[in-house]
Amino acid sequence: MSEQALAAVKSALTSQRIETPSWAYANSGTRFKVFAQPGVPRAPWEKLDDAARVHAHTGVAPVVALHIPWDRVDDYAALAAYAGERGLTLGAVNANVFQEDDYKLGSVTHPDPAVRRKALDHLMECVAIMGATGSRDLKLWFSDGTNYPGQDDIRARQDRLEEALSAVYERLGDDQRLILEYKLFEPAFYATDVPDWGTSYAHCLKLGERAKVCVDTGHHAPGTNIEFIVAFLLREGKLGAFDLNSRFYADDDLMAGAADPFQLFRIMYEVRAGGGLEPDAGIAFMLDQCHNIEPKVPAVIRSVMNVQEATAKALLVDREALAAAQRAGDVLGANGILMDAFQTDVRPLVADVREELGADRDPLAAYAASGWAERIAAERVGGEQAGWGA
Ligand code: AOS
Ligand code: ZN
Ligand code: ZN
Repeated sequence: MSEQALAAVKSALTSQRIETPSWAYANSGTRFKVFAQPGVPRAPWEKLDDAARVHAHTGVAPVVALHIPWDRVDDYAALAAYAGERGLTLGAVNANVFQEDDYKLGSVTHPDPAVRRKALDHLMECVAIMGATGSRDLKLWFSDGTNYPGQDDIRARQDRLEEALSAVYERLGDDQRLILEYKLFEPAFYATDVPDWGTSYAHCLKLGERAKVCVDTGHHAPGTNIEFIVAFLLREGKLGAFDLNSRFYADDDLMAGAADPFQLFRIMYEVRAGGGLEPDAGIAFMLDQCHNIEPKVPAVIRSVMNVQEATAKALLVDREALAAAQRAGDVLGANGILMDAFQTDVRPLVADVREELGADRDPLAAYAASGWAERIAAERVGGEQAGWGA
């Protein structure tokens, strides 16, 4: 690889921003058990303290996604200032219309207009919070759906969804975006109201330019070609964000790049090919994970590293050679070019990038040596539950 090409790879890696989720730092679990861990944050401020450690060691994770109400505070501008003092900014505001009794039959698609109103009020509250936090993105994931055929009218629910989304979209500022996430199933098991990228895409298309799709990598049927979805959405200008995580079976929310690093590479290659790594592309690379049994801060660090390594490999693909092989119909040659990049050990390259950013060549070793884990275990008693798996 030429010096110039290597410099371009490094520059792309340097400018990538990975957004970590506030809830990854808090206690979490499955519906069977939440395992409390020592040193877990007691309030949003302490989640930011942990996120700042991740950023200090990796150099590429300066943004933290919030979740309302899990991160409810009296003064959001103060929270943003607190983040700023730690070299962080506040990222997507994740709304929550799935954890109250009223939402048993849905939130914005509920058959009762009073419940729909309540859900919409919460979404509007999130938009107001974005104003104070300086967040660009409102991220919407709806647990809405039905468990049994005939339970509710599928088309009417789409009408209600459209009505709520357009009301929220109208409320957004010119620099703000609505990011609509989809998920195949769970908690609804028969028909989810936003089950796939096509549904999200169709709603976003109607809403307008600042409505985009969020691809959560854990939200597909097994075997789904996620990189195709990514390529398609990017081509249409409708890919807004990722919720990165790993899955073996369903929405497992394991560390990004842990279960299938090859899939993450293929996704990142399509992001690169579609211009999604350009600084003005506006793609948010968020993690959406819970660390139920592993220590949380190093798990987030590991995930950031995994995303970075997949990105580095995607950047190493020799695009010119690949295009030539594709034009020539050289099936094995083309595949070989992609695999060469995937099989490259990029760890030294990524370590160089970190060093240039003033972070650590080996973030996990640096974190272990920092004493942070011991300090928070001693200082924080009674850590918060993220809200999952109660
Ligand atoms: C739920 O399955 C979705 O992945 C959500 O994106 C997310 O985990 C939740 O909204 C946390 O805020
Ligand atoms: Zn998600
Ligand atoms: Zn999920």
